[in-house]
Amino acid sequence: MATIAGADAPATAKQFPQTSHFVGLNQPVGQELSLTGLSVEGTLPPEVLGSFYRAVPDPHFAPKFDDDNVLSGDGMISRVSFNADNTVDYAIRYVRTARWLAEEDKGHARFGRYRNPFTDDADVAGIDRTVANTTPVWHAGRLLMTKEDGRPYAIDPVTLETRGSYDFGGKLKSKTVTAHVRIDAATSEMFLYGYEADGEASTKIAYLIVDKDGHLTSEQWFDAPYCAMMHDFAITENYALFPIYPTTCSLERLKAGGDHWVHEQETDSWLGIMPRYGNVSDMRWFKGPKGVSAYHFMNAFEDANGIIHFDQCLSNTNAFPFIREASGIHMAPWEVQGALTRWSVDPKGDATDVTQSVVGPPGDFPLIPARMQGRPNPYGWMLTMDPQMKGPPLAGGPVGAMFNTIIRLDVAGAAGQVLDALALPVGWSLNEPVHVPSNDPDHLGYIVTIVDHQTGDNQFEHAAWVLDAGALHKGPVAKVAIPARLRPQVHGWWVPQGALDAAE
Ligand code: V55
Ligand code: FE
Repeated sequence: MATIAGADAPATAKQFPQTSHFVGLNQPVGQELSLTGLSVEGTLPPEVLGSFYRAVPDPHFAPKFDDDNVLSGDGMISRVSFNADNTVDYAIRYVRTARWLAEEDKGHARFGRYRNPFTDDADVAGIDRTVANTTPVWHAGRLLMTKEDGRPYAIDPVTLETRGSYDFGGKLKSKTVTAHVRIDAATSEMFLYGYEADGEASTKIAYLIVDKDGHLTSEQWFDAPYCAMMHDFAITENYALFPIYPTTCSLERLKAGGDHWVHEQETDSWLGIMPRYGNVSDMRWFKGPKGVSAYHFMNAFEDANGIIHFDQCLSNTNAFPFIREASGIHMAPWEVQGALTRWSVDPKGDATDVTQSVVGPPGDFPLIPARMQGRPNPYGWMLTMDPQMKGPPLAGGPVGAMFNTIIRLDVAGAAGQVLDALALPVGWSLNEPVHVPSNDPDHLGYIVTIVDHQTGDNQFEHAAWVLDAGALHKGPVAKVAIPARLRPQVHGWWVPQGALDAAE
């Protein structure tokens, strides 16, 4: 299986714009591929046997508008299978979304700007325009490719074929489902939500609970303080947390062909908290600082006094350069500052504002063992930049710069502490890691990640690395070169072989 998208397109086919979203590591690959029996340097720990899924945006046609960005790229689902014979298989396929099929049918892009249906060709009106490119979510034996602007697509976990748009057996009312779900390891329930749940620029949020068998058992709607980009949320043992940062949408702007998102530096952020099995009418809104933004959260938990702590990769503005540009925010890269930031609130107290403290360095893609979800996590991992690095980071990914360092952080104390780190040299980058638990309760498990290495002008090599999660600095315990061009992933998910076998 190896097809090059657009191979049969006329020679006059539109070219990809030469912007940061489409060059270098971000150059579209457009190739479906299946490779088997790749050899591993080192020995795969038995725990990692299974599949590491990756969501990779990769536009299969040049965009209709030259100012398009990485977030609009057609979703590809990729699978790195770690086999019992110490080999690895690699496969990647497009998600056959309704949008992908409609564009494939005509041989060119028909959908317009990022999350603006008013810029689409008239004859695609009503066709689902999500690209399902953000997170491969595994729950209750089902693999879903998700993106926050639409409903998920169900994927065959073995063949990577697209089964179709997924609405939880007809039960789902929301038009959207987030790419960031939270699974409580103690109950195996999946908690999730959708924003702009009834259409563009809406303040309606759908809060969803899916039971351990995959049945959607609860869907409650509420209004956010304003229509905001709600990329991630959090749970604790007893609460659901809905953070709101002032990256906002306006229907008038969309209708005028404008940008979906504008970041408002002078608008308050909010943290909505409700009992996780309660009624949305019990939501309490706590005020946070103005103008801040976060995409990903390490965790939230309740301490012995019932105080909720919520750890976010928070920045002083929106991390996406294309959103800052649309907002008239002109900041140099070094003026964009952030930290792993803790907001603490007493859900039963009188205070109406969050209390803020810093628990870690700037970075993103925070990670904890699945069993700690919503419970105290004494430590966690995340990607960051090596402050000692003698050169620029690799350009690529949706934000435009790739991370080159993975750290393990102690976040049990008031101020976090870096416990371990692996910093890669100039020209190397790390994609979002996943955690694999160990069979040994005294061992911290393994980290699986894809590593990119620039080897020449517009030439890259890629490998899957397995790191000892408790000894990052030692480098990979096993690695496998993947002999293909890999575009940066957004999110990944690891599924143990036993869960895959049980689902078949
Ligand atoms: C993000 C990614 C998206 C998106 C919105 O990483 C936010 C953040 C890959 O798509 O549509
Ligand atoms: Fe994300």
